[in-house]
Amino acid sequence: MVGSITLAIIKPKAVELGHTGAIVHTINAAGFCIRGLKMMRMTRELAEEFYAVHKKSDFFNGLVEFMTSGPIVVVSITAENAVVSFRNTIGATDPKMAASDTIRAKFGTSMQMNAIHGSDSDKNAIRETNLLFAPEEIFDQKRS
Ligand code: IDP
Ligand code: MG
Repeated sequence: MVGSITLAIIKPKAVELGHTGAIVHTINAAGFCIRGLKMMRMTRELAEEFYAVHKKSDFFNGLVEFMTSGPIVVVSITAENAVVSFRNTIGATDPKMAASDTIRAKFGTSMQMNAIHGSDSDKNAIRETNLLFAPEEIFDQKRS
């Protein structure tokens, strides 16, 4: 593995709108290596655990509803300084506030449906990756 890891989730609305390919392309084009990728649907239990830090927020129930409403694409990625670098690539939480060349600005449709998730710390990147991927679904490769 080169550098550190982070976890991306292409959220249900972006998958439904057909943006999966463009977003995966953007991830690669921005210099990240993909070490795991799959389509899945979160159960309520998994979504509640994934977003446990937001349990007391007024947007928590809506967020869990939304994240379980359809298939998502989860991507485990690696890069130098992966967490910070990927947060810069996705942009601010609110797509309207995100810089114009970011994934959320291009593909997000609302604060809730902001196209993509990115881990906010190395610790959470590991926790989230372990929640969504089994060890045999991860493929670390040497860069050629
Ligand atoms: P982040 O995804 O940029 O780290 P967080 O504050 O961790 O933002 O919130 C997690 C997710 O919850 C956001 O990506 C978004 O989908 C949703 N969310 C955050 N704030 C709001 C809000 O005020 N209204 C509706 N949904 C929200
Ligand atoms: Mg967050």
